[in-house]
Amino acid sequence: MGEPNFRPALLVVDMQEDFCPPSGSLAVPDGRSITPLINTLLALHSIPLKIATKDWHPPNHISFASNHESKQPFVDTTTITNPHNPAETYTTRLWPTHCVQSTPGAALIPELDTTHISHVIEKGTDPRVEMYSAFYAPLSQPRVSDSGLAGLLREQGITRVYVVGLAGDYCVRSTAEDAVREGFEAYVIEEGTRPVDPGLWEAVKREMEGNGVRVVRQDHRQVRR
Ligand code: VGL
Ligand code: ZN
Repeated sequence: MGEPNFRPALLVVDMQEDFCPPSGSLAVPDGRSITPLINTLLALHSIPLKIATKDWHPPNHISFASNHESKQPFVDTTTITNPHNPAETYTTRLWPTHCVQSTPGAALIPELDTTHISHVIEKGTDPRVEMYSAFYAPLSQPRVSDSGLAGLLREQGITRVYVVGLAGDYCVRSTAEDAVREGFEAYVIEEGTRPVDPGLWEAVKREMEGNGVRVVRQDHRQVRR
């Protein structure tokens, strides 16, 4: 079966100091260890477009527990309202302060080979909404905080995205699911990501697949042989 217009992109999500051990404020277990595989993917000539994203929050961002009275990071949640439509709300987990714009914790980790990355998308810049996806906030009427990523991918003729980076159960997941929503094929490469909550990862993978995302292993050929 031919796919005459097949054209993939690689999305490298949030490979930032604050998501990496040893000192990141929201360090994802083992998060830094995925960098060599991501660098291998970044070097592939068969992928013509490589995009990195950065979680890029203002200091007053609604997802920081410290911006709410007596709320605990990781444990407590808050309710977010669509600034344009008070009827639309969602509940979201609160986090330690992380990836504050222009701070060292928001920097891409130096191990990441950025040579072939042509675009860096900053997301989570609107203090009023949480946004795991690199596309837009999980609100529909109208879209809030649209990064322009869908337009960029369409402009570039992209048909499929490979998603890697941090964290597997939050920003990688939401980005892949929104890519499907926007009409792209979306593949999460499992060795190229790590979750905040490893114990929930198997369930999260099944949910992603239920939403049309293909979760694949980079080593699948070797396994099948
Ligand atoms: C992320 C939690 C909060 C992520 C971002 O990049 O997965 N997780 N902000
Ligand atoms: Zn964040």
